[in-house]
Amino acid sequence: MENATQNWEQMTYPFYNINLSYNLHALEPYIDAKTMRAHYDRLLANYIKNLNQILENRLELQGLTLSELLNYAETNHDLELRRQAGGVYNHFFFFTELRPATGQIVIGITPQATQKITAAFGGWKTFKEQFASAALSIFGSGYAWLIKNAKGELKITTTANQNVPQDGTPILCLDVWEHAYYLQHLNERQAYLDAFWNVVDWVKFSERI
Ligand code: MN3
Repeated sequence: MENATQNWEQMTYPFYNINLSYNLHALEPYIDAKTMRAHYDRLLANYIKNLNQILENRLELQGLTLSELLNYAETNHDLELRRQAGGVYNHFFFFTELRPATGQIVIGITPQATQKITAAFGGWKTFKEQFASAALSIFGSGYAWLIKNAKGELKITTTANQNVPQDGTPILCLDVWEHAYYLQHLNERQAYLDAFWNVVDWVKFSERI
C-alpha cells in the first residue's frame, strides 16, 4: 500500500487508482467522506479510465509515466491526452500530499522548510495569505500551486482546468474545482481553503521543498 502511494510518479499504463495512506473519512471534519468518495473514488477513477482508453491503442505511449505523457501532450498539442493525464497527475499529487489532521500541534515541518518559506515569502502567514489569494483568484476550475522553478526559487502559481505547471517542480497543490468542496462548503472556496491547511502532510511538504 505504502509503495503504491509513493511510486505513482513511476507508474505507466495501465494506470490504476492508488491506495491512500488514510481512510476516506480520516480527513474529517476538514474534508468529509462524502466529498472524498465523489472525488477520489469516482471522479479520479474516471480520469484513470479515460486515460487508459486513450493509451489502449497507442503502444508508443504505454511505457511513459504521467510526467512524460504530459510532456508528450504539451509538445504534440494533444489536448485530450493532456486533460486526462493531467487529471490523473494532479489528483494523485493532491490526494497523496494530504494526511489526517494532527490538531493544534502541526507536526512535520522542518526548520529548513520554515527557513525557505520565510526567505521567499516573509513567513508562514504571508505564504498562506498569498497562496489563498492565488487560489481565490482562479476563475472557474483549476489549481493553486507552490512550485520550485529552475533557479530553485519558490513561486506561487495557478493553472486552469487540469493543466500542470510548466515552469517548475510542484511542491504543493490545491484542487479548487468546485467538486473538491461543493458538497461540504457549497460555493465557499475560502472555507475549503482554511480547512485545507489542517490536512496537509507537512513531512512530505518539507521533503519536497
Ligand atoms: Mn479534483
